[in-house]
Order: sequence, then structure tokens, then C-alpha cells
Amino acid sequence: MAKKKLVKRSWAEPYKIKMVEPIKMTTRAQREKAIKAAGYNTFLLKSEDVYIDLLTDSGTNAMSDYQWSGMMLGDEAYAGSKNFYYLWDNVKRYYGFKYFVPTHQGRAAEHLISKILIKPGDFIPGNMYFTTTKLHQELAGGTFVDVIIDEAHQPQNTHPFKGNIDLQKLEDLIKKVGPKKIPYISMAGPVNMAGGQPFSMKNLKAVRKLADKYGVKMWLDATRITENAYFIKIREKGYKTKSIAAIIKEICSHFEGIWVSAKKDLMVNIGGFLATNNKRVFNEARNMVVIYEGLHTYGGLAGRDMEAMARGIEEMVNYDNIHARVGQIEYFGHRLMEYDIPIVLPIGGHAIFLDAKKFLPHIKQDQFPAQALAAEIYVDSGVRGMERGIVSAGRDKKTGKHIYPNLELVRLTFPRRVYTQAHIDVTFESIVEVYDRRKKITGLKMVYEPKYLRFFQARFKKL
Ligand code: PLI
Repeated sequence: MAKKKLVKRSWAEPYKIKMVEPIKMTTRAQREKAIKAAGYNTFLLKSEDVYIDLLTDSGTNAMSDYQWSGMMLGDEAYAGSKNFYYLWDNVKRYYGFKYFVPTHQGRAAEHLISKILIKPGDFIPGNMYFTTTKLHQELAGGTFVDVIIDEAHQPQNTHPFKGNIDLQKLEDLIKKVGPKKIPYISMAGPVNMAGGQPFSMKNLKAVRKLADKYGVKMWLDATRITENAYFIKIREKGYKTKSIAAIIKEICSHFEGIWVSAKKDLMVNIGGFLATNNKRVFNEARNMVVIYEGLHTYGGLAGRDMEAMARGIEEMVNYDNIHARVGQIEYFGHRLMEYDIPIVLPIGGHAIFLDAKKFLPHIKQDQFPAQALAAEIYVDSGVRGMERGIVSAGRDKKTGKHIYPNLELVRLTFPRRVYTQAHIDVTFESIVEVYDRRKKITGLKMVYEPKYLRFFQARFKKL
């Protein structure tokens, strides 16, 4: 007889490690020097000075042996490579769109779509902003309008679908500016800035109904759509027995088109694309891609990159894979919750978001609490996260003043198939220690501010 009774059986990752990349351990003194030299901005740290890199899950994923072996089959022709046609076939098969244009990454697809669809003076409603998405919409002359449900702005609210659109807010905007001024509704799933929160199929169908009523098109940022599909499967009535692939197809069927950063779900290091059923948009995107990216059959990518993307699509829809991915984040979140560390709830799909306003209530928002917290965690353990608060939100286009988002967060994002449970434990312990001495943490002053996407390159000094 075993000494103790099992309470539950565990799950584990559906893969094993075949190759490793050593990471450097540093001392606290080295890290203090490094973060100061980086202007207290984790984006400006050298990666070799980072121990556990939770900056992003973008392009930082571990490819499988199936993807790596595909890299050797790169058809590096300037035009019409076979990898392009294989990728196009998989986009049709898994996302359900007829037409496809590759780009070097997600924001390049955002650039093309924004230029094609938006006229100066237009309004683009969306379920919370994403940094690059909003910037491209604004550079094309549009104004982004946040129509996400209020719950999404409340970190501790446990609504299961905080990525939902508020139908009233959306209809009010359509009535106010008129449907002709709305080139498309910009939906993302899950919503990165809200904490990796999904929308429900029910909400999507209702948004589609409203869009049809006014003749407005819908476009989807499908960058992490596998995670959204996973949450629909486990949280929404009627989807338990549906496959991830079937749910992704059903989601996409409501949109005129999608753009994707392949650096996330597709588990590659570079790549992006747009896909649509609208032939006019497709033709314009093909015209424009040759100006900004490369020929329409490679869009800034090598043939081998497209092969890895095509194979990544086949792997992303594997239930065990996405279950382990989200499971890792849930494990981390639950450990933090045991110690009452304030995080965004429910636990999202790609990251844990620390609530810096609750963590550091003594630091005013214009002294950048989330930025200061990300720097402090790095100094404690060499774990790198990123600010997702006032610095990321930028300035108001009209007034030039800081935008003060309700969410002032530090994001700790998990690359797919990269870190082990022991890495998570080390990270969790570091955060608990930082939390215990949180009162000693001070705010920051911004001393350099770039014009666009300031969070990437801004520099700070300790107050
Ligand atoms: O980094 P790109 O250009 O491949 O993709 C831009 C982009 C578009 N949409 C969404 C939802 C993103 O999350 C996104 C990039 N995200 C990054 C880099 C991140 O760290 O979350």
C-alpha cells in the first residue's frame, strides 16, 4: 500500500527534449549593472544576460523534429517555391480561406490590411487594442475604438470570456459614425493586452449578426487562435467534443479575412500572413506585398520558413499540444495564487499577467509601476518579463498626454515547448520574494521616449 493516497493524476508534455541550449546564470550584481545599462527596460537587455526569458512567446518557440526536418526541404526559388504552395494548401485546409499572402511577420500583414481597408477619418472598433495593430490602423488614418466588455478592464473579474465584444458599445459606435466609416470590426482572439482572454463563439455569432445588420465586414487577428479555440472547447457549452481544428474553422467562417503572426501558434521563429475570401483585397495585398515584403510567393520569407510554418499549422491543432501549453501557464498561475500574488484572472492562454497596481500600490501610474516591477524581477532572478501598462499604451493622439489604462501589468509569457516545470518553480519563487519586499521598490522616471511603440526602446531612471 502506498503511504499516501493519490489525489489526482498529472498530465505531462506530449514531447521530449532532443537538443538543449545552455542558459547563463548571473549574479545579482551583474544583473543590477545590466538593467541599469538597459535603462530599466527589459527589451533593452542583452539576451545572454537573461536566465529565464519570459519576454514573449513570439518567435521564441521550440520547433519540432518534424518542422526542423522540413527546413531542409526549403525550395529557395525566387518565385513559386513548393513550400509556398504547401503552406497555402494548409491555410485553406485549417483556416478555411481561399486566398493567402505570406509576410515576414504579423505586423507586416497588419500594415497591408490597414492600408488596403482604412481611409482617413475611418473608425475601427475592436476588442481592446494591440500595440502594433492599433498603430497601423492609426498610420492609415483611422481611429481605433475599444468596444470590449467592461470586465476585460477589471483584472480580478473572472468572466470566462473577457475577450467578448460589448454589443451595445459596438452598435452605439456604428450608429454614431455610420457604417460607411467603419471599414471592418477588428477582433482578436484571445486578447493579448487583456491577459490572453478569449471571446466566446456565442459572442462572435452575435457580433456577426450585428455586423450583417449594418453591412460591416469583420477581420480577425488569428495570431493565437488555437488558444481561443481551446478555451471555447473547455469553457463553452456545446464544444466539448469538437476538435480544435473544427473550432478554428468555425471561428474563421465568420470573418472576411484574418491576419496572423506565425511566430506564436505556428511555433516558428519568423513568419506571418494574411488570408481572405475577398478577391479584391487579395489582389491588392498581392500588389502591395511586392513593394514592402517581397514577391507574393515568399513575402519576405525563405522557402524553409514557409515549410516550417506549414508543418506548424498541422501541429498547433493537436489537442495534447495546446492542452500542455495552456496547462503550463495554469500551473504557474495556481502556484502564484496560493501565495495571494495578484494576477489577472481567469488565467489566460499565453502568459501570466501580474497586476502591478495591486502589487505596488504605493507607486503612482505615471511612475511606471509595471516597468519597475519587471526590472525588479529581472534583478532578483534573471527572469525577464515585459511591461503591459502605461508605457505600452502610449500617448493620446490628440492631447499628447499619457493614456492611463486600467490594466497596469507585467506579462510573463511562455514560449511554446521551451521551459520545464522547474523553470516555472524558480520563477514563481522569485516573484514571491519580490512580493515580500515590495514596499521597498521605487518608481521610475522616463528619460528617453521614442515616437512610435515607445515600450520597445524607452529608457528610465530610478526615482
Ligand atoms: O510580432 P509580429 O509582427 O509577428 O506580430 C504582431 C502581433 C499581432 N497581433 C498580436 C495579437 C500579437 O500578439 C502580435 C505580436 N505580439 C508580440 C510580439 C508579443 O510579444 O505579444
